[in-house]
Amino acid sequence: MHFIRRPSWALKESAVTPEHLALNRRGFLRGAAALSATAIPGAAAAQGNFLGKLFGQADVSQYLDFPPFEPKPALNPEYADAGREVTAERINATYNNFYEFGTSKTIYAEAQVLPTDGWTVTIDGMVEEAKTIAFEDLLKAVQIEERVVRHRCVEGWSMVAPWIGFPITELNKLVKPLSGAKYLRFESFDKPEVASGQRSRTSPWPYTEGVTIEEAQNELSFLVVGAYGKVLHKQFGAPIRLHLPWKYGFKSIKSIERITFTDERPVSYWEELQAREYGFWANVNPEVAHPRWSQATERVIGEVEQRIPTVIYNGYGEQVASLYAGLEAKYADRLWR
Ligand SMILES: Nc1nc2c(c(=O)[nH]1)N[C@H]1C(S)=C(S)[C@@H](COP(=O)(O)O)O[C@H]1N2
Ligand SMILES: [Mo]
Repeated sequence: MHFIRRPSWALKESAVTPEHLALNRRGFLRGAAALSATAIPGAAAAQGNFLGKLFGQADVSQYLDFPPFEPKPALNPEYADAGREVTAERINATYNNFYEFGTSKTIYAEAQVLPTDGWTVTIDGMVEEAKTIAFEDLLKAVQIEERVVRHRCVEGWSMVAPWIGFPITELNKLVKPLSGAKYLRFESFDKPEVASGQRSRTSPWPYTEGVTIEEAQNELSFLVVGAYGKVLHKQFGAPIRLHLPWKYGFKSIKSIERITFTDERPVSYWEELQAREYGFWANVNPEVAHPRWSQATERVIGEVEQRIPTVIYNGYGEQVASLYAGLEAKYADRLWR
C-alpha cells in the first residue's frame, strides 16, 4: 500500500457535507427535532475520524453475528481481487449509510430491529410474469456467486466489500421483461414502526432508486444477499440490496421489497430531495465536482486511513463505459452527479 500526499486542492474532511445535511437546504426537514439532527456541520465527518481510533477497541461482535451463507458460493474469478485490501468486516459493518435508522454512520445497532423473516420481493410492471416471491425461493431460483468490489460514496469515502449475490440479469428468466421496458425502479421498505429514521414523514419514504435497462443488464449490476461469507448483515441492507460499483453509493439501494420494470424514468429518493446534487446517473467521476465538494480523491476507510485519487467509473470503465458512449453530449455533467 502506498500513501499519496494530500495535494493542496484536495478536500478537507470537514468540507464534505454528509448526504443528510443536504436535506436541510430544500427545507425538507422542518421543526426543532429535525433541525437538531442537522445543526452540527461536520459532526458526521468528525465522527468518522473519531471512529477510526475506536476500531479495534469497541466490541461489536454481536453486530457481526450472522449465519454463514450456505451453500458457500464460488468466487467469481473476474472479481476475485478489487486491487485494494478488503475492508475489515468490523469496520465495514459499523460505518454505514442507512437513513431509515438514523443519519449517523453508526446505525449498526439500530438496524438490527429490521424484521427480515418472511421477506418477499415483488417483481412487477412491464414483465410477462409479475410475481411476489419469498426471499428464500428467490435464492433457489438464481445462480449465486461471491465477488469482491469497490464501493465509493458520494461523500468521498470508499471501502472494498466481498459480496455474495447474483447479477440482475438472473431475474430475466423469472419474470420475462417486455421489450418496452426501459428502466428498473427499486423500492425499499417503509416501516416507521421499527425504523426510527422513517418516523419523520418529511422525507419521501420509502427509499427508491432506478437504473436504465441497459445498466441493469450490465454484468456489474449485482443484487447482494450476503457479505463476508455470511447471510447479509442487517446494516448492509438485509435481506437483499443492490450494488452498482461504478456509481456513487446512494444508487445501491438497501432492503429491496419491490423491483418494477417500467418505461418511465424513476425519480429516486435523493433526486426528489436534491436533484442538482444527487441525480439519476451518478457515475463516479473525479473530474466533476459535487456542487459542494471535489470528487477528485477519496478516503479509503480502514485501520489506516488513506486518501487516494478517485478513478472514472470507480475503475470499472472496461465494463460500463460503452453504456454512456454518445450520452455525454446529451446529458453533460448530469451523468456524473
Ligand atoms: N434503503 C437505503 N439504501 C441505501 C441508503 C439508505 O439510506 N437507505 N444509503 C445509500 C448510501 S448513501 C450508501 S453510501 C450505501 C452504503 O452502503 P454500506 O452501508 O453497505 O456501505 O447504501 C445506499 N443505500
Ligand atoms: Mo453514500
